[in-house]
Amino acid sequence: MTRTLIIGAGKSGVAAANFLAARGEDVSITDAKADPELPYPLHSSVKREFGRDDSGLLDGIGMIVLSPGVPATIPLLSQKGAIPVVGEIELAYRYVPRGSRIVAVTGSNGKSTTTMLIGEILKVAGLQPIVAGNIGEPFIAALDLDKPRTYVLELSSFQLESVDTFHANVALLLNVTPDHMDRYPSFDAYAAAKYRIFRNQQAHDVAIVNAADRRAQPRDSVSRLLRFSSTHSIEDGAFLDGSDLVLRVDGQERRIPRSSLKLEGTANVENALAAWLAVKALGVDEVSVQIAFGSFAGLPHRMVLVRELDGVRWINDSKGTNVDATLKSLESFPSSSVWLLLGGKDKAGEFERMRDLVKEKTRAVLTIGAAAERVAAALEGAAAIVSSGDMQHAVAYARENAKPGEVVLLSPACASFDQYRNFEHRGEHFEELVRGMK
Ligand code: UMA
Repeated sequence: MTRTLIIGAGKSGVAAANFLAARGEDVSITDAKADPELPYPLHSSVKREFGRDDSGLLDGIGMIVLSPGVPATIPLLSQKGAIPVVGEIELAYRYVPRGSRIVAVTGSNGKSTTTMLIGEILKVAGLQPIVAGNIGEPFIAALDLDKPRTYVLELSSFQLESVDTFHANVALLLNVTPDHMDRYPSFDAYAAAKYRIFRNQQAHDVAIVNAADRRAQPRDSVSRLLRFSSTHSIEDGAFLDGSDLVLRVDGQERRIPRSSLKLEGTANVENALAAWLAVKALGVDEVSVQIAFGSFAGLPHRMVLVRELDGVRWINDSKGTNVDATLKSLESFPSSSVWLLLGGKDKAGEFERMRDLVKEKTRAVLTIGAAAERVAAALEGAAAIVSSGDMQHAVAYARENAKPGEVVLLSPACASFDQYRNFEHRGEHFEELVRGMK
């Protein structure tokens, strides 16, 4: 019997160990930490080798399973000789029942939202999808070994690095911008990991990419290419056309009003277009798509419309914890319409980079938290600055001053730890205040 060594005792490693152990396999697990906090109970037959990284771990081992957070460059792996190394995604894939379908989603931004949205549409369509991967539940823990199912997987570049026979029927690469530069020697190396999502695709498979992102185009893929765009029309794909989302595939055109999409912002329009193409490839009808577009409220604290009161929209984007995230969110709104709540724990953010967009989009900036003075200094002259101190005062001020058609946006460009436990806690406080408004 093959003996397997699992490296990394996080969610993926423990789930892989339990899966193999439950099948009666001989498994040992190691972790850089001598006493790692295990995310789930570990099967009793799994041998614990925590805190070790000596070559003795490899004695008699026939396969190594590498957790995604563990880079392939660790010293132990340089001594592995001919022992094959697989990732948790590749391992899980090998057990997927024939006839299952896999939709795989990657990208630097938007992959969780798109994965969830595809899952919601498939639920409405009655397909009982299994949603797993980087989004939280390891693929191997989510497997249904009894019958073919439809899987919707969010995959990170870390997870894609180690796929080999893995094959997605529908593969989405939403965008590629620099990220995780501490793991990769270059941007190209990071992008190359992302392109592995198209690996093993055949002519009857579908690849979905962002038409505007030069880096997102698949290389050497034989699958059918569908593209999406929020800026121009597409012959084979989906796009935003004024107030409609349009899908144009196989000479047919379908439209869904943009207003039926509950998600806010241009980035989410792109996510929705990509999701629509993905489910279309699985044969799902527009009615299910439109129902799910109208009900899916997105992930908590990411551009969530909390309430519309007296014509003013109140939006929680507490997850906007750095300047780039806030800029992306701000882009979505009409000129001079936004009351922007900015500030929190100062992470030495370059708030000056926000000057142009803040000038164009905001009615005023309401500063909160420890970074307030630096924010005000950086944006002086670009916007009216109201020093609010805390969330309560900022919300009260916006309630008094915002006019119908305007937006109050919490997208602080800062961490939350000065006044809150985390960004979730901050977002919840904002939502509570907004829901309580008379
Ligand atoms: N460890 C080692 N040696 C190392 C590095 C880590 O032993 O060199 C150990 C750590 O001590 C720890 C364990 O490995 O005990 C952690 O394993 P892991 O980092 O692979 O994390 P998991 O808990 O298995 O979670 C992973 C994903 N995490 C990463 O890729 C870093 C989760 O994505 C994912 O939800 C989960 O698998 C299930 O698929 C999280 C993430 O941050 C959300 N992803 C990154 C992102 O989205 O940017 C890629």
